[in-house]
Amino acid sequence: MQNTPQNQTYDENQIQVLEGLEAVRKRPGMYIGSTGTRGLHHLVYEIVDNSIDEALAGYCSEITVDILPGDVIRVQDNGRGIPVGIQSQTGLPAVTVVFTVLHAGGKFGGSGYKVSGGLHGVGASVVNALSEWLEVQVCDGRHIYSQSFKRGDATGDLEIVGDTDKTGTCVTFKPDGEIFEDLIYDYDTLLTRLREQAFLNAGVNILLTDKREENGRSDRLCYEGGIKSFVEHIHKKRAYEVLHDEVIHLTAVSGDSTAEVALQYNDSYNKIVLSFANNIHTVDGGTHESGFQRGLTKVLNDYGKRANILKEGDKLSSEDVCEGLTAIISVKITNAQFEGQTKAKLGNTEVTPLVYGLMTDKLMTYFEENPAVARAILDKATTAAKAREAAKRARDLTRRKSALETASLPGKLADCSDRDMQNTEIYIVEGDSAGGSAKSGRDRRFQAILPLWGKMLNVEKARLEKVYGNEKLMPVVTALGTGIGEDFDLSKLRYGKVIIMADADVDGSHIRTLLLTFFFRFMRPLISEGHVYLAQPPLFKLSRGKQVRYAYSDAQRDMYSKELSGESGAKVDIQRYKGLGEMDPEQLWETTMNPENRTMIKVEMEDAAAADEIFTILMGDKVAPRREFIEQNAKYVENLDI
Ligand code: TSJ
Repeated sequence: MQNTPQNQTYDENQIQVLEGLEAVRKRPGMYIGSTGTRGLHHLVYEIVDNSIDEALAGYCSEITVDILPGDVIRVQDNGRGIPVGIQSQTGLPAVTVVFTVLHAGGKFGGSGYKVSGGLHGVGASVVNALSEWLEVQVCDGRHIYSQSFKRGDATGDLEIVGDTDKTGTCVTFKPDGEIFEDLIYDYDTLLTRLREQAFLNAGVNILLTDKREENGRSDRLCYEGGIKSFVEHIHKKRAYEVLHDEVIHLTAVSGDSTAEVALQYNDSYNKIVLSFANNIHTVDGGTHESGFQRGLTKVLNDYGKRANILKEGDKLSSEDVCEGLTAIISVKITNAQFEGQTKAKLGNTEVTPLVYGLMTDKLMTYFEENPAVARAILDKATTAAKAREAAKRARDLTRRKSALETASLPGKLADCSDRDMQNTEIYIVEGDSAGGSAKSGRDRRFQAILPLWGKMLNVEKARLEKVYGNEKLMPVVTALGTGIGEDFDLSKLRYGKVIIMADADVDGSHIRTLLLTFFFRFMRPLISEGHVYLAQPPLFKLSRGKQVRYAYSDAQRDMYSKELSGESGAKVDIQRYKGLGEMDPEQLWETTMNPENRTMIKVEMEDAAAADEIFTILMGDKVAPRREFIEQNAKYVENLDI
């Protein structure tokens, strides 16, 4: 923000005052997205980004990330060490400025700290402000320097605490329990994100270790193949059969910008395209993704015609060329513009022609040099085009049929009376008994209930036309009113909130995964626009006489148990709910459906993408990765048959 004294208003003065680290503690969400689990993990990425930049600059060969006991994180690298020299403007050591001045990273030391894209190195002070305590150690080849902070404030000056011939930086911090709802780090969340960064920055070497218990897990993340390895990893994990052996890898440079694409086709119907700008995952796509999409469609059509694989008049749509495609798009540009509500969509218009040109030029050359690969891909795309035609015919038929039937809403739907989707919600409930309780317990003015029954279609193997015939999914489709796939129309949505209500057990998690996968693949805007929620039924009922508490976790159960038993240690009755069916309608309303009391989880795109991945592994043909997955996740999928 640039303020000149003349136009400074009261408000602007206030903003300036707020620009210290207090601003970060006051509005943490503005700086790290949320104070939930996501924000907690974000702290680690902010720190690690700095070490990755040091590695990309060529000064650091190893980054270690340790999860320590007591919710503590340590990140260490063997780079040059954050400069410790005194800065003339502030009179403070540069490292102190990095941790105490907001956005210091981008500014301090002139070009020295300015990194590719200028996006990184800004987060250390934010992490510091949101940590109960933080300690930084810098080795400069002569001395070990150390400084400590509490909630963003230095508790002492930078001091020499020893001698060394090594160089590097080590930051240890404990996130602040006053800021974050939950302080527990999830190893797999960190692993997934650090691995993604290792793919995006070929050759960077990260060692992640869980030191919270003896013999904790540890993974080394280092991929010389970069995003090519990313595609291989996805295919291996999902056990997809690939249609050509080699991952196609294309790069282009234009001025300060670089674009890089890796792609490979498999025999599934799934499209997995992940795009990144300056190593930031652009979940909502943007100019790089549209350049890719248009370029790919153009090349396949042009090559297909030239090689006489496509006949005159045949045209592959952009959906056809994406069936069974896994692709990573990574661009590195200066002045990246992120748009949209979540700032996860790339807006720089110059990037579209860069990526489009990369595809039409380099992919065309690749096809000319590898005609067998081109042939395999075109066969896949033409089959998809034929299936699309067939699906359209089936769809038209279904539409005509349902137009003839008078009541097209599913018979089991207990609809609500309000017709304004701003107010309404639909509960999708597995099983008739839970459905019955929900129907009696609900507020029928704005809550609709749809019980699901019958066997679920295996979405993995299904093209759209199968969904239209499926007895379990069709009621969901008709109740929501939006249509699916190409026909999806969010403006037709009949309920503002779509709430999945399932038991907190293995079967419940299965149905959640299935439904989320279905929404993710066939009704994606439903998720990206924030309409999908997971109901959170309680796990325990605690009572002592007339006093009743409902607990949604083991920790909460223990807390309420103490509270109810009081000083005298009176007996508290604890009932464990095995399923929604065990609750009577009033209890279900009070604990899970009443907007005044309930807690619900809003499903984010990342959650749905994760469900999609789990789904593939659980439903896939190949036994090996499925067994591996279940072994690794045994505690979550205890009694699943294989
Ligand atoms: F900032 C931080 F605290 F988040 C952090 C920074 C955390 C960790 C674990 C490492 C780092 C970091 C910073 N590692 N390496 C560096 N490098 C520099 O700050 C540095 C050193 C020397 C020069 C130079 O021009 O001589 C430039 C830079 C950017």
